This record gives sequence, C-alpha cells and structure tokens, in this order.
Amino acid sequence: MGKLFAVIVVLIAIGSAIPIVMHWYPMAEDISTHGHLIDEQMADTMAEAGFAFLAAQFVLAFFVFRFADRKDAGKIRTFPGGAKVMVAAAVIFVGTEVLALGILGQRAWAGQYFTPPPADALTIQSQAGQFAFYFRYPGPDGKLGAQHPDKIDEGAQNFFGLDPQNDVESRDDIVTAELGIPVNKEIRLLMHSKDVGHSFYVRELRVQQDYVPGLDLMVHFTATKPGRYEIVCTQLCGLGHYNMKAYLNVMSQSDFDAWLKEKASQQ
Ligand SMILES: [Cu+2]
Repeated sequence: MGKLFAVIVVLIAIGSAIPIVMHWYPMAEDISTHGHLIDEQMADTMAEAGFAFLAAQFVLAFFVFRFADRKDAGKIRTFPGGAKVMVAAAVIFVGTEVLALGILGQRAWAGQYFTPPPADALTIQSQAGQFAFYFRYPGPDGKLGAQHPDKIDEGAQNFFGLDPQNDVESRDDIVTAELGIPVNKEIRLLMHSKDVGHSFYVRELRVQQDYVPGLDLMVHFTATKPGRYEIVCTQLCGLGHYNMKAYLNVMSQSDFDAWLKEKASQQ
C-alpha cells in the first residue's frame, strides 16, 4: 500500500508540472517596455518554486516507499538534533529563497516605484469607484482642475467633482470612460479611489496597482503596441466587482490627438 501511494505521489507531482514546463498556458502578449522584467521574474519564481515542489514530493515519495511497509513501523525515532534544528534549517532555506527572489526582482521594482517618469510623460488621472473607472486629461492648459468631493454628481456626469464655474483650470479638463493613450509614450497615471479599495490591472501592460482609499498613487508605463486591451478591477470591491472594467485604447499619436479632440468636444 505504501509503495503504491509513493508511486501515485510521483505521478501527480510530474503530472502537475507538465502544463507549466510545456507552457500550455502562456502569458498574455507583453505590450510594455518594462514587461520583460516582470516576465523574467515570474519565470524565475516558477522555476524556483517548481523545483522545490518537485524535490519535496520526490523526497516524500522516497520515504513513503522505503519505510511505509516496515514491520517495526511502530517504533518512533527522532530527527537527529531534535525539532529545533529542523525548524532553523527550514527558516534559513526558505528565507534565502525569498531573499534571493527579492534581490532578483529589485530592478523591475525600482524601475517602477523608485524611478520617476520622465518630465515629458503624459499625465492622466484615473479614479476608481464602485463600479467603474473614469479618466481625466488636463486639456490644453496642462493642469488638472481641483476636485471637490461634495460636487461629485453621477447623474450630472460630474464624476470627479469639478467646479468649472469657479475653477479656471478644470474648464478644459477632459473626462472619459476609456483610457486612450498614444503608443510609445510614457504615461504618468495618477490614481485615487472614490470609495473603497480597487485595482488597476492590464495584463498586457504587466501593470497591477491597487487604488487605496485616502492615498494618491502613481504608476508609469509605456505601451508599445496599438490595440484595445481590458482594464479590470482585481480587488473585491462589492457586489458589482465582477463587472468593473474599462478599456485601454493604445493609438498612434495622430489617432490619439484626434480621439482626445473628439472627447473634448463632447464635454
Ligand atoms: Cu473595483
């Protein structure tokens, strides 16, 4: 019985590794300048975790195979040095593994979070609220008008709480439900939540950043391929969470200019 169990453990371990080794479920296409760093990190993590997983299963199977059916199975023998040595070894082993992954990933992390976008990056604001995303472009003056939470009025389409009567800077702001951006241009996306926690996730961009209530956050990225991609909320934010999405529309610079002009005329 023990030997059969050992064989089943080995078969399940190998079977679960096959789809990953064979790349049966490949990553979505990468359309960002930084995405290859994320993909390398994912591959390293999968390789390291996968290797440790298989090694652990094989060692388990070996012990089951070797010792399960022994006549003197009732006799308990302790690990040399006791549990403390085992725990210390496990902490050092796992700690080294996690630290190594952190060191490997620091370039991708630093490029996103410790390096500001270039000065000529295009600034766009995004607001997440139950259960939609809205985006705001500063318009010809290059400035986003102030927000007044008390003026937020979904019925009047004032999603950001703007006061164009009194704020000159918000008069030319352009608000959209779709995130249109020019290709090969660095985007500085300012993020805030209107209510609870949400997330901005575009798998092709390799960007996933939470909106945290009360915090103004920023991500920056450059898309390298025109097309329409899904933006989905990946933080469970309420009953409508499953349906909370928007589209990222990557266009040539001239198409983007025309698109923004058209949106401006609809304000
Ligand atoms: Cu959400």
